[in-house]
Amino acid sequence: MKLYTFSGAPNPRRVTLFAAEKGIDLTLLEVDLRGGETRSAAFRAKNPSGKIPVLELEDGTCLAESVAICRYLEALVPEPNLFGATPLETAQIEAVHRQLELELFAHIGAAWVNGPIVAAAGLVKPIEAQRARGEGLAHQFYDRLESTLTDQPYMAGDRFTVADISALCLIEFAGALVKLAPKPELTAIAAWHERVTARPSVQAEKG
Ligand SMILES: N[C@@H](CCC(=O)N[C@@H](CS)C(=O)NCC(=O)O)C(=O)O
Repeated sequence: MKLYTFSGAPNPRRVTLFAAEKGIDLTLLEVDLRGGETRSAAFRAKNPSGKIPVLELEDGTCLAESVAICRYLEALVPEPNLFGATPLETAQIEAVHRQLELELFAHIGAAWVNGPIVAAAGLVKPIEAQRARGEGLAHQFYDRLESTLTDQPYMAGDRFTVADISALCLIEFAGALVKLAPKPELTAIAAWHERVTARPSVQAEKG
């Protein structure tokens, strides 16, 4: 299976880490994101939204959306389970994962899209009020995460799941490119970060 990706982009990284946890080999195809390749007609034929990741199967079928791709991989290789092993746990992980996506991803996304790097690329006209609002809401969400991770070791409870993969990719992207890392005094988040970055799947990224 081929994965269209771009080094440093958080969403494709969710899929590569998920695949690594499962021991699934993907052939990585680096797209020219900055050069606009994902907006080309050829790429939109693979994913009409013009975004990566896209997983291309042996028969040419293309799957978009990182969570949909991860769900496909989980169905192919059920263990280790990352989306939930019982109806209740599946729903609990889904709730945490959706809140991360619909809230934290959205807040950091607003800060990123309206920030200096995207502005310099001339892709979107930045709106400072939206950048500042995204930043403020992201920090509020981090405070909430700090309280969650004070009570439990992982995003969705006492074991590592897809929610930790998504959170790791997003929080590291926010720190590296959006100047929006969690504040150092949020020590439960820092301890969680240390816990998840010690995993073989994350260590293996360093080559
Ligand atoms: N909801 C999508 C988001 C995908 C996404 O935003 N991908 C970014 C890279 S991390 C992208 O392709 N950006 C290029 C663009 O928006 O033109 C997913 O989870 O796959």
